[in-house]
This record gives sequence, C-alpha cells and structure tokens, in this order.
Amino acid sequence: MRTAASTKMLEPGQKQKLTWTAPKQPGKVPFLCTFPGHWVRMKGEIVVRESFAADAR
Ligand SMILES: [Cu+2]
Repeated sequence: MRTAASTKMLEPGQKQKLTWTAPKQPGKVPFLCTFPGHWVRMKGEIVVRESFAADAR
C-alpha cells in the first residue's frame, strides 16, 4: 500500500488543507495519524462511492 497524501507535522491550533484524487473505483481508503502512538485511535476509512446522487434517491 502506498501513501497517497500527507500533511506536515502540525502544532496544536495549526491547520493544513489536504487534497488528493480519489480512486475511480468505489471502495474504502484507510487513513491514519502517524504521530507516535496516535494510529491506535486516530484512524478511519474514507468511503469512495460511485455517486452521491445515487445515494440520495
Ligand atoms: Cu494524531
């Protein structure tokens, strides 16, 4: 698995915008915080769907 995007290490109160291109195929993309020990709780999945419009029906 490769890293698709990352931010610099942020200090409390700092912000950074992160953009990336989602895969064309629907699926789940994992994300996590790489600060030591944080990955245990600071993790999740971004769900890539075919279309938001299809979900609203
Ligand atoms: Cu963290």
